[in-house]
Amino acid sequence: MTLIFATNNENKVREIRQALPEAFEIISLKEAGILKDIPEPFDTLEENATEKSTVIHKMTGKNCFSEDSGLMVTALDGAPGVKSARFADGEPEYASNTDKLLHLLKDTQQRTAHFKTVISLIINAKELQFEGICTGRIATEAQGTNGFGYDPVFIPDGSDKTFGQMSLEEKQEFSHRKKAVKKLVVYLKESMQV
Ligand code: ITT
Ligand code: NA
Repeated sequence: MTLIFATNNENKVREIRQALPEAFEIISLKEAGILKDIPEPFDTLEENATEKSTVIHKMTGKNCFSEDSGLMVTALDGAPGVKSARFADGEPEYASNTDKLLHLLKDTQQRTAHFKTVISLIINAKELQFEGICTGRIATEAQGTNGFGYDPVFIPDGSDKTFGQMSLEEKQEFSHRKKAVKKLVVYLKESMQV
């Protein structure tokens, strides 16, 4: 089965493609020739995920899914959370989102955090959501260059390495995104009886 993936993030495309069994084909917005920056105006991952899939479903009339993800840091009361992609926007004193995060946490021992992904699937004009969570902690410095976003500063529970130090295959053993994709696949297999 083929689904449009309503995202402009090529790293998400790569990770989800790797996590899906062969029977599922995904087409990114770029591959579908859709140039669209979808706003994320809401305060929850759930609402933003729904917005992204709904916009693309209305545009194409096709089965599609989106995902909204964020990093919730305990010592920052859950920030950057839904604003993870835009955490350091408008603050030129920080070189990057991870730079800002490490700066805010530099004097704190409380480093627990979790990633969360919410997938919004629209199939036969009906919406369903699937979530995945990965608990862990924020490293004291960036390590590794693999992955994207906050990967160099996030150490999942059960590992001593950051996601940035892992191959994609290793990251998938812990990944919030992979956990959400697994639930999506269970649903699609059941509903398609494949
Ligand atoms: P789309 O909305 O087009 O899908 P985006 O990058 O804007 O792409 P989000 O709004 O969901 O995606 O923002 C999530 C941000 O959280 C993302 O840009 C990264 O900075 C961070 N993030 C999400 N998942 C991550 C992961 O697995 N590893 C590291 N950082 C991640
Ligand atoms: Na986004």
